[in-house]
Amino acid sequence: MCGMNTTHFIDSHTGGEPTRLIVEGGPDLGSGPLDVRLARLREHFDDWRAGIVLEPRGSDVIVGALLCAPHDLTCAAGVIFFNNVGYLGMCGHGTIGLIASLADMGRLAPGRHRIETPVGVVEATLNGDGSVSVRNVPAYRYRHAVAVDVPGHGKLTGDIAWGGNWFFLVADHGRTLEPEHIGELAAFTHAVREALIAQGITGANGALIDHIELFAPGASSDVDSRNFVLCPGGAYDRSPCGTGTSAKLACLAADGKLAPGEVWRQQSIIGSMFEGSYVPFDAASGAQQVDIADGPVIVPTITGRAYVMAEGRLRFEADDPFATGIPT
Ligand code: PYC
Repeated sequence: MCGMNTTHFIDSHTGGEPTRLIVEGGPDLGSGPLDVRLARLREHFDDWRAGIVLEPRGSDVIVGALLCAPHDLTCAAGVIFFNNVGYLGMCGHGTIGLIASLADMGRLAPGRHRIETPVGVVEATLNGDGSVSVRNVPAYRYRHAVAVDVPGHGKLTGDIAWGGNWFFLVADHGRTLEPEHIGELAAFTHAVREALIAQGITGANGALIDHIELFAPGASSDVDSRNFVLCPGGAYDRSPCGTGTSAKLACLAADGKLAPGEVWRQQSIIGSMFEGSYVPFDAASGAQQVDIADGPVIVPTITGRAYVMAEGRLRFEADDPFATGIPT
């Protein structure tokens, strides 16, 4: 373990979903691109991750964000996201929380900032009203109307899409997306994820689909859709999920249901909101070409608001039996 008594954190929430930004006291991951440093974190310092986000210092709902010096010097910062079971490629709500926290510390001014993540550079704009717009990595639908047999629930179909993480997006689930059903929705989406794994249904190159996303129509004219998102560690996303909304935009674009520049208002299961829109992916922009998509590749922008909640130092006494968290 490293940085035992000097782990400076800032907690924020974005639409109810918490982000714990580690500003100082993280492990020394050396230099190099963020995917290389993430591999070092995973291999050598996974106990550190667990101590930061697991109980008793954290909880299954917290997403950790390790602030890193960027490798790409056009970026204002680098960040590696993690949770109670591992690591996230990108995190939309977490990037909004990161920008709000850096602004709160006086480290970022309103305007546009490039942020390096393990899955590519994103661009975050701190707007004058305190909201943050994240221009995400390119998103795309990978497979349309994939059938899966969910034991105890029967057959359903969903789309597989990439929005910075892998998602299985389901509309024909026959469930009511209301907060009083959260327990049942969590159990159902968990069963869907297990069925995908058992039936060998994956993202590109065999990637694990670790997020399951259910949709319902919006209940009012200023909401396009409500969602329920199961996160990798079993918690549900309190926010509408930035990468999940990006995956949704890719599916809407593929179905011809949302035009470039049109705004999509995505509500979470607890009622918080993100606005999303996209531009077509421009291969000339220098980003990696995606030739496995079932539909257009898009560049989504997600806008939401984060609030800083707490700042302090996590302490790990030498004889604390739960310094690396309570195993889940
Ligand atoms: O906002 O992208 C997101 C996210 C992923 C997991 C939890 N939130």
